[in-house]
Amino acid sequence: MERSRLTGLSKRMSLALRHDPGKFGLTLDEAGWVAVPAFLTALRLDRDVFDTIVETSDKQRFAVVVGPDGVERVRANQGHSVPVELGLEPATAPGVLFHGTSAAVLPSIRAEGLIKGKRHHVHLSPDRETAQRVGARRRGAVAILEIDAPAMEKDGHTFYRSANNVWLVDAVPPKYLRES
Ligand code: HQG
Repeated sequence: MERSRLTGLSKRMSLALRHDPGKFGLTLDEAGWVAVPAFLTALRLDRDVFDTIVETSDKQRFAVVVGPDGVERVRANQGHSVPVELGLEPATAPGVLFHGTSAAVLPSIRAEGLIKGKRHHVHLSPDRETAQRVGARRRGAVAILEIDAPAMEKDGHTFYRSANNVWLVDAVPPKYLRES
């Protein structure tokens, strides 16, 4: 199957697992999991296509596990807008973290810091290259921000790391941000 077709299907999977399971007649459990057989039926996906998307996702967006009942389940590793409790443990940031965004929103970010909007957390990248890729999803010039995560931790802010190495935090006030 062509790469672009797989990307389209991966986006549908993200839509179903992060934002709008009801559109596909699905219900996620409280931790965001749904049974794989029901998921395949709802999205009209072949098992081998599903496996390819899960395995080749550049960001490891999806997790598949076998539940206590022996049924396989799938969930998105991060990025939800529907209420789910991912059960992530607080983690200590490795040092400065990065955020890639559109240069056009810098005035607003300077004023109010990074805010999570519809998602559960602000998403931060462990390195500049990843932040560059995230920012390049937006129109126009990319701006890379450095976040002084160690200073935030010292001040009581809690960081989480998703299974696919996205760093998550409630908000980043302006004083911890540096434009680079
Ligand atoms: C911006 C992708 C104005 C923020 C990526 C971002 C990521 C503000 C946008 C994941 C602001 C939110 C998340 C403020 C933040 N004023 N704009 N005060 N504070 N923003 O998509 O971080 O491919 O919700 O800079 O790889 O871009 O979906 O967040 O531009 O990990 O798996 O508001 O999505 O992963 O946009 O991306 P998003 P994001 P997936």
